Amino acid sequence: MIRDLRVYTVLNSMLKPTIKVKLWTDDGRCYSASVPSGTSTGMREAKELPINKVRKAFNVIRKNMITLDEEDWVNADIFLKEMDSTDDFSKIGGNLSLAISIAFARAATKGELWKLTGRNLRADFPLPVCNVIGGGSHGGGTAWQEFLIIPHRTYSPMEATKTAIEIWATIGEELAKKGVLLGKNREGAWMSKLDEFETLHFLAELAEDWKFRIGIDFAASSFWDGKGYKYGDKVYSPDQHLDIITQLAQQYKIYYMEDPFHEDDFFYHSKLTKEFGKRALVVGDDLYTTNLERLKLGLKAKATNAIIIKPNQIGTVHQTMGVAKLAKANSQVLVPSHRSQETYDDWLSELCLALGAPLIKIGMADIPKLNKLLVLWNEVPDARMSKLPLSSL
Ligand code: 2PG
Ligand code: MG
Repeated sequence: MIRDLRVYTVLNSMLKPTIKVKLWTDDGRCYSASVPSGTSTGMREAKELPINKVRKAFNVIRKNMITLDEEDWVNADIFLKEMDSTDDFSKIGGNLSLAISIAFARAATKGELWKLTGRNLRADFPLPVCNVIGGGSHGGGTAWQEFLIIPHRTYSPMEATKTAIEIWATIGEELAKKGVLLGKNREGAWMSKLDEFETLHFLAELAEDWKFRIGIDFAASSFWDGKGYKYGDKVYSPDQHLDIITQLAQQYKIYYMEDPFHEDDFFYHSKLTKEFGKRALVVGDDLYTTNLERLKLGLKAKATNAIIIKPNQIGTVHQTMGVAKLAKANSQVLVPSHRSQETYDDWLSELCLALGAPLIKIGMADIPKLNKLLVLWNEVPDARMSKLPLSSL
């Protein structure tokens, strides 16, 4: 039974306030959760409310949560949704809702969140999708937001993590040698003077030696001006942008393309998926915002073959699970993802195991989440690394 819960203000990786919830059960145990924030947020994400508003909402929620059975996490999530009564958690805040929801789910699993779906006998560990060169609203020289690597020829979280770190460090050294290194951005990715095309060329050369797969999170809404896509000093029509991506994806064997078009454009996403869907992932992030109705539209349009899962885009674990379930049933690859303003909490890593996701999107600076995978690898019976999706095709 829930004995009490409290909310606290803590700081995220950008030193901005965010919230943490602590929850006590009547056996004396305590469970907690803190929540991240995005920078390049999708317009349909659950609303994040400021701390003063969160506190007001919390006082009402707290009274209703005390005495609930902690095993009943699904009903707690439904209750949070009903309490709010809006589509986007604009009354109580998606940040408050998710912090309570995760703390509750942790209580339901006695602190082993990865067991939430009952997958407690065998677990597939996700391959990391790591942001190594950045841009866009995260900081960096390109309009495209993230250049990503997937160290897919690795057979344990330790090997994957070490390989990713070595590649990331080498990239930093090589950029410095070229005299184009500008520093590190908020996700720990390198910032450089190279443009979009030069960055891709540079990464592709390294990929030959290191054998990693290349990905890009375009976050295309951020350089869409309503008519065209602006990068470099040009504006490209959607057709021209599609031609450029198609040509680059072929030339450099790009394996992962996230939000290549703006967040309302199912049509061009589906054109790209039609062309590459058997050999590369076309991934919806802002396109879906972990929202069931958006996913249904995307499935109808055959817009993607993969989906970013960010629980704070929707506000509860239960809704997140619903989206993941429908996505999986329709052969969409699940990619649970961190946000660009993170906390030290590591629930995302456990959620990957609970969902059976083959990939996790993560920043190089996100040591707690990487460490959680390293520890769980030794604790989970019959642990094994996921295979790179599509690699058998
Ligand atoms: C993204 C994320 C994480 P943000 O776009 O995928 O890298 O960024 O949290 O700023 O939305
Ligand atoms: Mg994204």
